[in-house]
Amino acid sequence: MSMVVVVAAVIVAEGRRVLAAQRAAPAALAGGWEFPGGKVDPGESEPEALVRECREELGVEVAVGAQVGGDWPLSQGYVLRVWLCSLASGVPEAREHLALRWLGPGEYYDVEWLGADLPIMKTVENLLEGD
Ligand code: 9L3
Ligand code: MG
Repeated sequence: MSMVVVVAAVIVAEGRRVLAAQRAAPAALAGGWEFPGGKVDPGESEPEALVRECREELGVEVAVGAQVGGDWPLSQGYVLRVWLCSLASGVPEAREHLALRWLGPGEYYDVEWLGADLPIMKTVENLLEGD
């Protein structure tokens, strides 16, 4: 069985702020918060998918940095891979999400993260603390 790879961007801005996005769909996930991203298309590399998804979902260009961990568990048949990113141009807008929030230290758990994304936030918090 081949796994569907989903990529997500932890966009980090000055002040160790990270961008959280509130899902609009599907119903089971709507209202939950995630790191933006989506499925890798056939023939596309994972970093390419990350750049495309940030363009489509947020209207921004990102520069892809270091990968965060390896394969993060998602629902069956899906795997999540995550990269730190920085904003190269544009201001993020919620084109496909209900809302966006920049979360600084002390605010990282102020949103209701999806089950898949909460452990990623914990790992990112540790990474950014070490900066
Ligand atoms: N997903 C979970 N956390 C994330 C992302 C980007 C995606 N940070 C899950 C939600 C969907 C699936 O992966 O079930 C595919 O994502 P999308 O293509 O609907 O954004
Ligand atoms: Mg998406």
